[in-house]
Amino acid sequence: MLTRVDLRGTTTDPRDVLPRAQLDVAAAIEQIRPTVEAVHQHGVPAVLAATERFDRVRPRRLRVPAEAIAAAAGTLDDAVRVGLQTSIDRARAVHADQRRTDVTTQVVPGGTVTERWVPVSRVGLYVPGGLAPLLSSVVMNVVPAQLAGVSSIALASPPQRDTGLPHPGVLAACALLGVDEVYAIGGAQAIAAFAYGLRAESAAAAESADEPVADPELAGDPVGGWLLEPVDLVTGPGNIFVTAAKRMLRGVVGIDSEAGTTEIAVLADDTADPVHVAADLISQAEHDPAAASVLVTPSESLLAAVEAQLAVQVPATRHHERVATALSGKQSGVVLVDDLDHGLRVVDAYAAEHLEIQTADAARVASRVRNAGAIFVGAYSPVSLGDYAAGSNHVLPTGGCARHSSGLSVQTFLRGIHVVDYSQQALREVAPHVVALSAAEDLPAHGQAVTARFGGAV
Ligand code: HSO
Ligand code: ZN
Repeated sequence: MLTRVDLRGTTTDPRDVLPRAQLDVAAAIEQIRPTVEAVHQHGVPAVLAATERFDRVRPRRLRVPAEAIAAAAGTLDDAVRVGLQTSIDRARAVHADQRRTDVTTQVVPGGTVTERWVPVSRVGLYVPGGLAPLLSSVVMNVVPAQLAGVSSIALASPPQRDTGLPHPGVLAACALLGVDEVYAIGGAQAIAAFAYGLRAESAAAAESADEPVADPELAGDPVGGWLLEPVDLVTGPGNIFVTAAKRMLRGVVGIDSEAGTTEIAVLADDTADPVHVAADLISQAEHDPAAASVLVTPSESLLAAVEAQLAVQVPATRHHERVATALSGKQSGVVLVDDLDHGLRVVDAYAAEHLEIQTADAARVASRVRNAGAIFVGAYSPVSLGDYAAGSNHVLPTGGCARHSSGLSVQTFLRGIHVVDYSQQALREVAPHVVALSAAEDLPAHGQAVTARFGGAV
């Protein structure tokens, strides 16, 4: 089922041959551009048109009423509520330790630079609907934003066809986390609405007697004329169209790293249990027919055992069609390597969103990994633990972005502002250096801004 790439005995650069989805984000940008531009120009009517077209529903309200959020929390199954609370508690424990304290460096007597950590004021968190309602993604977006001290949190998730509301599990997770500004908007139109905002007056244009779209309260008293006030930063996972909208709108609005279609890589040797390895490859393939599951191993016998397990486990899994498509796609496969050192070079080149190390002395092997969104060590740390309840974040860089980016964290929602505070004496001492450097750059007015404070000379 898995495509084989045999790198044994070769010095081939793994980047050239690794299984990887060829996502054409540039082409997707061209597809979503009209939607994004229409939302920018026309606001609510454009969002509704896109929603009707892509989600096949026309929500009565874009802003989810408070009662609907509370009602969803009331219908939550007990086991799911306790699971969500566990997920929240553990994520809070880990993310609380990511908070930063301001640091002041005394550069010279009378001269200090303080790095002040300031949360982004307003964020838009995106939670996909798609093939699965990712209620756990609400936790992973909201917890770090709240711990960073973000004061204004808006969340968008696509409306369901029957209710015109986001999935009740998503709404219930919002209720548990105290998030009350929720929009029934998905896809590129959600990212555009976050970036440009939706003006209340645009809602009036879309309204008809039998289909009011603006929340009456909001329409009566919109914040500064906004039905949805623009945000400063958008975060969250999404499909290729969400990713495309984020890439297109970067700059208009802040964007986290690109968290696209799920990937798992497993580096395993003879000591790995093929039952576990197969189950883990299937677990992420379950997300999407385009999901990537990659096994990297020096062991032919493990490979054979994993393939035998896949033959048993895939047909038995609920979403077997989706899983089989993902596993047989060219984004998935097995890479045979000479040994674990070679395997480490391969997984570093791949820079997986999730990397499992199922080898002897797994912690030591894991410590040598340079590129991965998150690393899962040993037999008892499967990726799905991290998806829900390890305390780690599951919004992680995909498509090789782990080479340069991190997953969502408190840091994502903070900006470090340098506060420079020099005394007259401290400035006088450094003035000749500023003057020399400004002259070297042929920017003498820079130097003069300093010497002007000392009668034109230093
Ligand atoms: N594996 C996904 C997250 C997720 N899994 C949510 C299940 N629910 C991307 O890291
Ligand atoms: Zn998952």
